[in-house]
Amino acid sequence: MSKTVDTAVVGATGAVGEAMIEILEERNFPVGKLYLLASERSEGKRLQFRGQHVKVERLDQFDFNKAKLGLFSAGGPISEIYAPKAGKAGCIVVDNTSHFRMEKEIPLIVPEVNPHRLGDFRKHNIIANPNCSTIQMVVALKPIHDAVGITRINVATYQAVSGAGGGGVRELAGQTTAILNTKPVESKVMPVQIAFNAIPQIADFLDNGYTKEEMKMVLETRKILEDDDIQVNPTCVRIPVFFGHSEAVHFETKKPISVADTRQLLEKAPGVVMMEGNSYPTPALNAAGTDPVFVGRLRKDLSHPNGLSMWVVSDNVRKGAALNSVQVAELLLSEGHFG
Ligand code: NAP
Ligand code: 3JN
Repeated sequence: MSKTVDTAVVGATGAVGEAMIEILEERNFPVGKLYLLASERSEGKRLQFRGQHVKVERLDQFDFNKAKLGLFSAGGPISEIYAPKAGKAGCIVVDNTSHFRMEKEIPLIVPEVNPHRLGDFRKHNIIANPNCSTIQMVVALKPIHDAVGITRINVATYQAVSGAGGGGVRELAGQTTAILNTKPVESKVMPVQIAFNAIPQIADFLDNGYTKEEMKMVLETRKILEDDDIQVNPTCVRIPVFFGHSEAVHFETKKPISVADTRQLLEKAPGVVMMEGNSYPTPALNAAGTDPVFVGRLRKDLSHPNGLSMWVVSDNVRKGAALNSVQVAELLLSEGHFG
């Protein structure tokens, strides 16, 4: 019999957790026993996996000795407590929260970009999954960075409400219905009304005037590309789209590179779908429910001799979170880390 991996999904009832369960099944990951974990609010709820109903259990009562793999997406404070416990019990954790991302001894992995750092997980049995906005950007920039060196990135994001979880999705749907029915609008998840709007704030502001989401893009990009000299200047914007983050990425390179050569690099890049000519991807029509990082509108930046611009779109819940985690688990499996 081929080897199976007993797997715990922490935050199984959330937007990311549900996508993890779906993707484990879709990609035929060899899950042995599946444990679905959430808070006491969801205890006893049933979710489908491979045609069977699996009961949701309480995280705070779970014994991690029972699982070899833990896919965590229940928020930073939960990971802070339970990921080290799981790791010590011999369960390898792939953590979707920001809690461990910038820790030196914990690898921050995008399988298409820096799989060579995976082995660094051994000290704590924890691997961090980057922020969704960072993941799609570095997948597209990696081959260019390897070829000619990227010195500076100026990026504006257009982020879907699903990035704020199930609550974000419900808020956009509810506000849209309310406005179309001339009813008052309530904002609980987003800082202001998101329906028919654009909000240049994702997460809290920091002292430097950037938001936490923006600074994640700066710091995580440097760690993943292993280059602390890369300058990153992000503006993160929430827009009324359900699934799929978009990014206008403007970057400058050390050595000049033509649009044709950049296109060739992107056509060969793992995980990337390069759109032809002037065609472009959109979140609803290309990204939602799919796996690739789509790139379009590649062009020379006419304001800078070594500048290029492109439009990068991907499903934030899949490649930005759940899919990336499952790909990390596949890498662990292929490298024999589950014993
Ligand atoms: P969500 O839809 O709000 O789901 C939250 C999940 O966490 C639910 O399953 C919830 O269970 C569980 N949870 C909350 N408090 C808990 C507790 N005390 N004990 C056990 N489980 C608890 O949110 P989401 O979009 O799935 O995101 C969840 C987290 O994943 C985020 O906070 C973030 O850290 C991370 N995330 C990362 C990315 C990325 O860019 N890589 C993207 C999105 C999210 P109940 O149903 O029992 O409440
Ligand atoms: O808003 C988005 O589009 C992505 C949000 C991600 C997120 C939301 C709440 C907490 C994170 C994250 O993954 O960086 C976190 C967090 O873990 O800090």
